[in-house]
Amino acid sequence: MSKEELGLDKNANDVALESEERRKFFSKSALIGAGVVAAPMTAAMFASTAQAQVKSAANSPVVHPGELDEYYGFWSGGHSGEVRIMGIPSMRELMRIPVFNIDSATGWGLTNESKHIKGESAHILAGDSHHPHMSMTDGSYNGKYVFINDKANSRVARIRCDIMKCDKMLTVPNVQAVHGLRVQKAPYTKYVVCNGEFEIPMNNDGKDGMEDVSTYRSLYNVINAETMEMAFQVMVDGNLDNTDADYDGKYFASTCYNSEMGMNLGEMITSERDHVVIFSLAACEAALKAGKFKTYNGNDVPVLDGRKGSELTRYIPVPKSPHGLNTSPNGEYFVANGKLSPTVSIISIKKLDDLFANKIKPRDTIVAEPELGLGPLHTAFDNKGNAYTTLFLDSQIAKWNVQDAIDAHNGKKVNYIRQKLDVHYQPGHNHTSQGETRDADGKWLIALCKFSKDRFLPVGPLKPENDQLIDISGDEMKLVHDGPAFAEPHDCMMVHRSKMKPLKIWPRNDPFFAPTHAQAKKDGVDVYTQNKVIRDGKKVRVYMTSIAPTYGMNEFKVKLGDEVTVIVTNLDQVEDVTHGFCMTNHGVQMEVGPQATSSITFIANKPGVQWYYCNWFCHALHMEMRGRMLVEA
Ligand code: K7E
Ligand code: CUA
Repeated sequence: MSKEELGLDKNANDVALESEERRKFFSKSALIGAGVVAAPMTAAMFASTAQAQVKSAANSPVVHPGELDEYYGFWSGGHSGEVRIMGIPSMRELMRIPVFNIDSATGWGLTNESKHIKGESAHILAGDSHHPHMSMTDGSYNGKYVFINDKANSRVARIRCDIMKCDKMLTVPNVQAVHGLRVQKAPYTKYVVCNGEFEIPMNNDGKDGMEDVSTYRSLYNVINAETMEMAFQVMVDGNLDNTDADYDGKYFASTCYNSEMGMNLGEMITSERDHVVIFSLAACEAALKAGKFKTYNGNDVPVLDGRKGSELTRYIPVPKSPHGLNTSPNGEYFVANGKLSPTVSIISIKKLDDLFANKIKPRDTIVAEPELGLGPLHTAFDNKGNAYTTLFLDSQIAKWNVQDAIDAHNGKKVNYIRQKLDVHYQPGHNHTSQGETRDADGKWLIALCKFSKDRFLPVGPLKPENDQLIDISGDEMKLVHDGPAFAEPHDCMMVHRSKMKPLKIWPRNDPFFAPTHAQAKKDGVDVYTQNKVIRDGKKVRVYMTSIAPTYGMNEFKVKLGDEVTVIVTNLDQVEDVTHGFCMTNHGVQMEVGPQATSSITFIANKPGVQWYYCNWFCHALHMEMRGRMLVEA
């Protein structure tokens, strides 16, 4: 993004003027009272916030037409299987990134390029995405990748943030249902970590062990972020839920519910305590190096033994079925959210060295267990030492002060609860702007509410969820926007736009379509200059170019029953001129971005004239952008 677009091109004078305007506005709003609707901030005003040095400023969610948002939000699409890009604070949906689903607009799941990326799971057309998290360098977002899990099919995918497309997908072996996912925060994201949730027999081959529940295990999964291959797995006691990392590159932590290893609800919630598992990365890497691992199910992924008593892990008992696990941005604490307990457990990360050295007991790492309300699920943080915890059952966000909670735990008479704000309704995750990085800035909080009930016009029995935007820049949380959302934004993250550098036009040699270009080379076709039909037995490859408003080929001939691959290369170099290719009556549709190559394969199973057309609006003569496939009987 250019300086201009970011509003950074203003000279000092402009900034000073705007600051002056802002001061006037703030004093005025102070007079009217706290509940006023704030005047819109321009992009330049956002950029000049530091210079303006106005502290108790109310944020404004208003982003005027033509103005840009300050943050990119990455939203999980839950059981829609996709990821969405939101503009924050406007809450405008900017883009959808199909990942585990199929998508007829872009051809994701239909094109050869996307099938190649989906690999062995290309035949799976559904997914359940939960936790989108961006790669980091030294505890700050680096704008490179967003990782996302598929609980439904035990997969992890990576989105490349320059093109905003999924570029890698991995099915995690030896586990069922990959749930919590986070990244190593420091020194850089070498590993993506995620939890295997449902416990299964280690060799799950249906031969034996199915009846004996005591043999079931769940694994912690460590993935190499750059290659997107499994690095190793760690076997644990109990099953795992959510996870997060410290800011030193030493420890990961996961919550565990069902330490009982129950197979039904009653059995799963009998214990008063479950636990948080702490993983020592150094100990795991040393065990790996020393060859202290086993393999299962006929694959070669090393599985380390991190069950109770192991040197790789420590188990910290916490009250009942904890769910979210969140690291405070100052790197001091892991917070485990109680779910069935009205408390959260604050674990001191500083004390973990002593815990691993067996100098202290597991419970000695707990520095406070503040009571917040009913159903605490997830916690987010600002840059002023406050935490924000969703209370699912109370339909509230509890704002509380971390140090005060610790002081209260140590006997001091202090009220650590700052405010409780009603949200609508039943929030799962919440997220603060950059709050899972060192750059937590205390500006915005999102509450991802599972139910919207009466908040929107009724749209039938299936209702949207409600993503609520809350201003946390002042002393009080203020709800400023209701955002209906389709299934099911479990989690999100917000990154400042200064960290992002998306491309405007595809690089001609992009790895995304490298396999297609390699095939073209074998066929002796230069996809940028040639339009050509290559017959290879019953396989026909049709190479065509596109420049608005025409394809390089107005017609091509094949025989009934041929396997036809159409490869379109978009020669337009104009930003935003995307073409498409759709073969009518064949379920064939795809996007071809500027300078990109896309390909799709189908059987020519209908004789006669079959029209193809461009399905992405590209030109005044877009309707005329079409041609004929002549299928000889
Ligand atoms: Cu709480 Cu999958 Cu993070 Cu849903 S998870 S809420
Ligand atoms: Cu090309 Cu529409």
